[in-house]
Amino acid sequence: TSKSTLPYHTRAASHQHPVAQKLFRIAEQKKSNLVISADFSDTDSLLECADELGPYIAVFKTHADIVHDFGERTVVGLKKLAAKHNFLIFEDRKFVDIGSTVQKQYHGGALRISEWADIVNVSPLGGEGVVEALEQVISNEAFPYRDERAVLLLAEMTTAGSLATGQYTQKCVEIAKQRCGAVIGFVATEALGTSKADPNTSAYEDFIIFTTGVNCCQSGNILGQQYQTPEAAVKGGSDFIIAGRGIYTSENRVETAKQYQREGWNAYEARTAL
Ligand code: 5IU
Repeated sequence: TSKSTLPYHTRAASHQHPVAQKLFRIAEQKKSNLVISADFSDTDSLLECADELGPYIAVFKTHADIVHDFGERTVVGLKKLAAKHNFLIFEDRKFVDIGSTVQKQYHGGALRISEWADIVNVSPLGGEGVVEALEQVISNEAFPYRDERAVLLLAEMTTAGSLATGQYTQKCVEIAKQRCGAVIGFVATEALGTSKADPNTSAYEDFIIFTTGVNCCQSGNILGQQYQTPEAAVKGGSDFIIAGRGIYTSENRVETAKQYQREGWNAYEARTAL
């Protein structure tokens, strides 16, 4: 069996990481593998979107550095809405510096990311030290959100001419295997990592795949973004589909979000029924 064919509740029960367990349970409870990419430039729009679409999503993805008035109100608002609607928050910060700098960007700083983002992502372009740096912060005894924070590796990108391919992508998989205390999966367009139980530990290696570039009715735009439908993404190995403009620029974003949710969930059910 491949992990892609296992239902979320089975994966929740067997996963070693508490954030992955929580994510799978939310997906199952809400029947949603939808992530909204909320690229808004002010706090009011961001929070309004989270409140409106919250019931239909598993994860709310942010770019905090886009929000011109980001501050206490943003942090408190996001956390409150995450609790109200039962979703996780994913800050798509794409950490890519040296480990020591990334620790400061993650914990503290202007955006206080570690205080409110359940999930962040990192690119090990400069080697695995940066992943170790985040794991150090997350698993520190004194860190107040220990066991409530996790990391995705940026293994692939959806843009035309992406350099995140081949050897780089494979190296991400190797690093993830070494850093299971922090890493729960990848931002990628296909299932990555082995899907068999480890013969030594018999633990099921289960990396969760988050896929961007999801849009029901567009195939691309002028800045290189390349889209696929929710169904195609899930068929291709995606566990959580991420959609932004396809939803929030539509005429009725609630109805559109419901449609993406339904499509993503139907594709998941079809895949796990195999
Ligand atoms: N995003 C991508 N492609 C990637 C990665 C991240 O589009 O490979 I990694 C982000 C950028 C944006 C969102 O925040 O996902 C996609 O938004 P649209 O659905 O509006 O294109």
